[in-house]
Amino acid sequence: ITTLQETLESQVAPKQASLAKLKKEHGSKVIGKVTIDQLIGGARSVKCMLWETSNLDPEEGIRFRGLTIPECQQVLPTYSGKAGDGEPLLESIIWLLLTSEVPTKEQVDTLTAELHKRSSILPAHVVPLLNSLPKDMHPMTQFSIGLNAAQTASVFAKAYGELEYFHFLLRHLKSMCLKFIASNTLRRYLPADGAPKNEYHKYALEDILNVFAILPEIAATIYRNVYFDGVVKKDQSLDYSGNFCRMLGYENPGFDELMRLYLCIHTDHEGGNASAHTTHLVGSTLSDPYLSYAAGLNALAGPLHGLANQEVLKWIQALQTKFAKEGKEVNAETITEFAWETLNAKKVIPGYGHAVLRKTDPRYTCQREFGLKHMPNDELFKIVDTIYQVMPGILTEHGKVANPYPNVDSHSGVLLWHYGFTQYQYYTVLFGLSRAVGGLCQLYWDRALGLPLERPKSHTPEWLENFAKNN
Ligand code: FAM
Repeated sequence: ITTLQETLESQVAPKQASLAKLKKEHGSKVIGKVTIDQLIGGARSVKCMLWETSNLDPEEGIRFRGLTIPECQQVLPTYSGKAGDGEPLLESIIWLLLTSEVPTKEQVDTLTAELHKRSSILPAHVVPLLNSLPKDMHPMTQFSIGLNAAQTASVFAKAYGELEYFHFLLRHLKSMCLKFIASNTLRRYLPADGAPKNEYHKYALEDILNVFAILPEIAATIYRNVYFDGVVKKDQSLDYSGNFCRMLGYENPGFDELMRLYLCIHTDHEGGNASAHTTHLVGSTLSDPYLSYAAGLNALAGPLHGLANQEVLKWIQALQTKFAKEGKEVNAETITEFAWETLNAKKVIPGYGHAVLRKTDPRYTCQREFGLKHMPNDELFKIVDTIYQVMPGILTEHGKVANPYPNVDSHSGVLLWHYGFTQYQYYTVLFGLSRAVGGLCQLYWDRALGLPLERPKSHTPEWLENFAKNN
């Protein structure tokens, strides 16, 4: 079997070469223009990032390394081992996003085993730190603290720091002779042995796999602490998602399948979304993968981004409470009434709209299909379906939104709820566990391709006014 590391190592040099060729031969070609609207309006559609792992089409939705979600469901290895028989394993998406290759079940199994093994790297101070946090601190804040605290295990930071120290010492030694002796002595004790910039990706990969491996325990500890007894039990005979479900305290194989689907579809959504972009930006300073993704988690914690999944559940509950009090049924008519109340109060309908998508999110559609297959008569599932029937019309009539259709967050909560996972304040942590995969697989390529510090140009309002006057 070819391992993940061997597969990647064989890809790095050719990719470096083809990027260098592209830059050399076509570097000066113009691929877009930027209007003042775009500069003020959150850089929508401005083409300014390289992103390997996925691409988002406004009409069609996401493709992971060229594959749509239904295609991934057809070709990627599942728990039973047969592609198409159940949901893809998260490990197979990790493999696909990192290498752009569809792995065999044997390859996926080696990755599962490797991640289980690496999970023991979680530093001993992290769980006690999480245990000390107040129960009413938002789970996303705790998740970010946990990952930041685990950064003491960063191989990348250590290698980089030691290299820096090595060069610092050499710089400050005056005589050539002493420099020569010190250099040879120090090299013996330094793991990186003066590794050049084009080796950073090797240390980054170590950290990235370690982060994937430790995140479930950080996430499960938070869940068990905030809502239960703080006890986290593992079952490493299972895959990554199945083991994570046991850690959370769930034993239902149906829930394991939902978790596999959930973790796969939230991984990546090209580069411009706030969590992925933040990870990429922070990583471009050569901050290590732990710190880079912790920053990504903080972006995900915003209500316009990942927190929308908890907001959807809150919105549905507020709707149910209101109409229960009034003795009315929740149906298309009452949902419409409640939606207009929300819009007239100048609030957003959570789970609807998107900065890029202009059609129903395929991540919504595949969750709907999961619901139709596994819980067609669930009360909340039916409410979400009724919302889907009326909301695009309401938002179109409202006239402001560019996309009146549902996004991924509109559906994820009700599926979790069906299996008894009702603690919606925690839902974004699941998103965060998954988004680590997209953000960090790309971060591997950022370092392998030697991408530089990201530093776009900003302008003052005065500059813009002047520019507008003269153009
Ligand atoms: N309900 C009410 N108003 C909305 C709306 C919604 N669902 N979506 C957009 N609008 C408003 C928006 O606030 C803006 O109003 P102003 O002109 O007053 O500022 C106007 O419509 C035009 O916005 P847009 O161009 O359609 O959307 P943006 O690209 O600016 O923003 C979102 C995209 C996702 C932030 C926005 O649609 C939104 O706030 N949706 C609700 C929150 C949500 O579901 N977020 C999750 C997105 C998800 F996919 C993810 O990141 N996980």
